[in-house]
Amino acid sequence: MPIPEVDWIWLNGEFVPWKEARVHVLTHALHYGSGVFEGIRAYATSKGTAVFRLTDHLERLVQSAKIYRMDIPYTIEELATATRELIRKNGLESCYIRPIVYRGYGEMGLFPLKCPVEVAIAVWPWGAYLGDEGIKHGIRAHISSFRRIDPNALPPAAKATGQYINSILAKLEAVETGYDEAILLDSRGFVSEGSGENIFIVEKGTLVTPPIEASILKGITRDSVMTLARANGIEVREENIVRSQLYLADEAFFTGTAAEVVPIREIDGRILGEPGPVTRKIQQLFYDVVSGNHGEYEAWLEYV
Ligand code: PY5
Repeated sequence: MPIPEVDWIWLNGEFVPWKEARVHVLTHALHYGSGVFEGIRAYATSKGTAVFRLTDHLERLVQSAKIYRMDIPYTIEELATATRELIRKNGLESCYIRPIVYRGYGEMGLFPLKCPVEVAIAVWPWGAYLGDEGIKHGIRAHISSFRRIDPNALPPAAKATGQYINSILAKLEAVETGYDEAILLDSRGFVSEGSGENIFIVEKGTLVTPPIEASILKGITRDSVMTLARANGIEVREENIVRSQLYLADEAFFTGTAAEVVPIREIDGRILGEPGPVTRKIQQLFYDVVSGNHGEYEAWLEYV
């Protein structure tokens, strides 16, 4: 899907026309992946556009930056205000939001602290990342031959640009072998996550998802799903998952900001089938909450 162009991008404190939001080819982050970013969504609700868990996403951005010793020259409040203004200025009812903090042009060595820390926020309309059909009927996934990055090589807790090279290898392999998405195992061989999504399986009505130690990003959609499940009487366990549990699961689904809640209908040729009742229930709860039809979770909606 090509990125649909909108009018404005926020770059280092200013709104600049979309086409002028450029960087130099010797930008540090382009060479070494020294950037951190977020993926956020804003949804149309009856009370206007609402950004889903904006503050939580920006807090994770600050945490990612801390791991890589980047001091963001704006507060969370300033970034939140800029995000709201940007959505309004571009006249968008719903959109994907991509803040990025990166080491800019300055020096080319690996010691990064002399390179400036630059900040940009872009917004654009982005439909279902794994397709509308995927959300309705589920997608086909396989277990990648690429292992998920190890916490002592590249901390998966940081959403750093460079670590997505690992995700790209897995995604390429999945798509080129005829699947929609990859499931990566961690360096120990336990299930970790998708190339850009967390994973859940359903075993006898209980949700099971890999723990932090399985090299996952602590997804905000994952957290929302766990909260919604527990509030609706569905048990959730965070525990290590082995390959055969994927094959024998009653149901499975991915969660993520871009992907949202996507059922998995096949893993390595083992058929899980059409989305099951627990997945359907979680999808319904999630879409109700983001579109403002579930009063209890108003605090997660930050209106534009
Ligand atoms: N795991 C990885 C590796 C991710 O990149 C993402 C989000 C998630 C899990 C889910 O986290 P959350 O629920 O907080 O979004 N991926 C980005 C997204 O915007 C980029 C995807 C292309 O969904």
